[in-house]
Amino acid sequence: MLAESAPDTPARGIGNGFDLIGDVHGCGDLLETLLEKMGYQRRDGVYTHDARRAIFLGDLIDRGSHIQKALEIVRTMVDAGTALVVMGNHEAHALKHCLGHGGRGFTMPRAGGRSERVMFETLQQFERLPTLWSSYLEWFLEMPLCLEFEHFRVAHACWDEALLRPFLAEHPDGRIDRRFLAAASIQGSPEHRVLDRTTRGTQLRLPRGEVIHSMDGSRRSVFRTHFWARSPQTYGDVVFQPDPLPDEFEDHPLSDAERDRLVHYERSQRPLFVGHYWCEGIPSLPTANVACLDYSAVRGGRLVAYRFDGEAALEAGRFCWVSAVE
Ligand SMILES: [Mn+2]
Repeated sequence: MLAESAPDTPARGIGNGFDLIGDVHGCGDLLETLLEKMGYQRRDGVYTHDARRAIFLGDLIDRGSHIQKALEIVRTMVDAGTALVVMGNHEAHALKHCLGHGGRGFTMPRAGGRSERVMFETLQQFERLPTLWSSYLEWFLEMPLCLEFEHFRVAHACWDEALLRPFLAEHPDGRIDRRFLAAASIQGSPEHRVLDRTTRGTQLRLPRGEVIHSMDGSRRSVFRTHFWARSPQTYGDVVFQPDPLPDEFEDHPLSDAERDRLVHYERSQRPLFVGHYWCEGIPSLPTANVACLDYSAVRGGRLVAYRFDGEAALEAGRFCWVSAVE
């Protein structure tokens, strides 16, 4: 357990332990089951634990059928101080869609790409509750992009020290505002780089216009990459996503320019918790100081938590999960 005086110790006597919870994506029922499994009890309408707090890794919304329920559970916990939350790329997308570009507010998107379809389905769940949706948008804007404690860090997809250190110097609470959001809609702006890198991580583009045929039926020309390989040599050393690369690209050498675009989170840094990457199977640790907690709950996988008590080396035995399909 952490020392009483450690800055990680939450205020209000709630306790020392943190339960980090991966992408909920509207799986409100599954979230209740997970919280109850970990000993959280509903008191006055708020899930509370006598000795621990929850930290949600973002992507509460989109895709699942119980988005309102998921949002209500998490917001009541955050308001009561029994949980913290960081912004995911899906909250960032909702903010850009509904508040960015002059604030179009509650508008149904025109038929568009994958993310527009997903957003449309979320807005349909709030079709009769535009005021409630607006209040959640305001709440999304309050979510910090990252959290940093003495013994650990939290971000939805990636901790890029070179981008986050100056950002945190200007935004000590990790939060953005409407001005930042508007600036982040401009590709390549400093604000775009911070928001995009932290909530979506790094990606590389396949050469020669090659595409990956994704499980969800779409075709992608880019692939998601991780940030814990010490000296990656090939695409296969850094790919981190459910869809495998076409065989011929596993051993494709990384160019210097590609390697420069990647991020490296040093093994000596404090533990980092992320979601985002649609992992599958039994939760495991890719490295001793990084845990990904997104195990595709909304695609029939697992909703996963890590029960952290200040350990410097993460332990696979501390994962806790509920399966979407028993
Ligand atoms: Mn996600």
